[in-house]
Amino acid sequence: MSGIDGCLSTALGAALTTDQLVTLIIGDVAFFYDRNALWSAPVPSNLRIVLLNNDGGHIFRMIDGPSRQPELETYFETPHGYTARNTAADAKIPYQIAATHETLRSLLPDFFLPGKQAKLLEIKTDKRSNQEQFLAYKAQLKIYDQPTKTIVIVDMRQFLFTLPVSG
Ligand SMILES: Cc1ncc(C[n+]2csc(CCOP(=O)(O)OP(=O)(O)O)c2C)c(N)n1
Repeated sequence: MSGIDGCLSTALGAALTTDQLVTLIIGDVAFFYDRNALWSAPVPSNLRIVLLNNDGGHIFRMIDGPSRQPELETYFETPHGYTARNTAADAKIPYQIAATHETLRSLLPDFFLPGKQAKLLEIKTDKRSNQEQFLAYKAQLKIYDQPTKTIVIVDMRQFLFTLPVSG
């Protein structure tokens, strides 16, 4: 989705329409902006939330105009210092946090197993190296141009392992 409005609500609604696992990969600002979506009870058990927490809206660090503004950090990125621990507790869904690659590797297999509850996995990433990693990731994408559309093939699990997790 583009923008931060209603991303969590949309994923939750999508999970209600299917028995398959629905995985939402979401930034921290988008997540906290829409955390009341988890007020819905019960949160569907097939929902998996992967929260990429780089402590702010760091898309703006990757956009030419905002990245050159002296107000970048305070007014564009808006660092907050939050984790989703309390939000997950309020919603009564299991919560885990990974701050190293080793932890992430050990948590992912169970995270994607079906279960009786939704799950939230928070990954702490470092904003300073996010831009560099993002560009490297984009270079790995296989893009096939077709006459009417562009298909982008993304291996999300590989992407998760290339994230600059902060220790
Ligand atoms: C309602 C609304 N307000 C503001 C914006 C502008 N906006 C676009 S992306 C973004 C920050 C997203 O941050 P995050 O979800 O943490 O992802 P990151 O940029 O770190 O990958 C903001 C505030 C928006 N799209 N919608």
